[in-house]
Amino acid sequence: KNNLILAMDIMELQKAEKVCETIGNQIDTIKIGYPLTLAEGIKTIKIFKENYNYQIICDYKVADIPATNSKIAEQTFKNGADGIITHGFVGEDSVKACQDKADEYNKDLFLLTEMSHPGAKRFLQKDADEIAKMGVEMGIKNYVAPATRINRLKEIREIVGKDSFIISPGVGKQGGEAKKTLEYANAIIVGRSIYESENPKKATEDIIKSTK
Ligand code: BMP
Repeated sequence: KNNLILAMDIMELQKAEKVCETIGNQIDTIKIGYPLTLAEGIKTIKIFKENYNYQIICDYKVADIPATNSKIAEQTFKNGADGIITHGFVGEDSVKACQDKADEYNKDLFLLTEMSHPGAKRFLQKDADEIAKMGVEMGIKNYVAPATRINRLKEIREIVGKDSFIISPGVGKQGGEAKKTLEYANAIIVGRSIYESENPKKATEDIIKSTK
């Protein structure tokens, strides 16, 4: 529908549903992470799918040994997720465990190459190109790369190629700009700028407008 994914990091289901009711069908994909899942349970995936017909990307930043990654991915897909985000720094075998589960359920795997916050520069950024290259070697098609450092996003795009799908967090509150980000990413992920806004519907409209 459009290239905006809402990061639903609200810790009360009722409030989260209220945001969905206000923004309605302006979006078709949301990202659910630990804040909402730990607060309200994994059932939230099905609630958003059934009540709002959204596609759900689960952001559990999976980063464990292969056997455990496989179990986490299994539970995530079993509970209705359409996609899962996994960390790349844990290495090929761990990522492969998630990839195999995604294939088994015919769902999407998103490989996180590098994070958007300032602290990521010290460790994660050093390996990000290698993580992206590993993803390409593994045949991974979907990536997460930062909107806060456009030069890095551009470099990741160059590595993963034009046919890969990049989703990019860090627009708005973290300082990234929607339109610039979409020069290199296929979709932006926005959380607080929408759900913390007085008027989430207008905030969503404004972001969509700003991308045009
Ligand atoms: P916000 O727009 O409120 O900054 O939210 C961004 C979302 O993307 C949050 O859910 C955050 O956990 C996630 N995220 C991020 O900000 N940077 C990354 O590198 C990876 C993420 O998943």
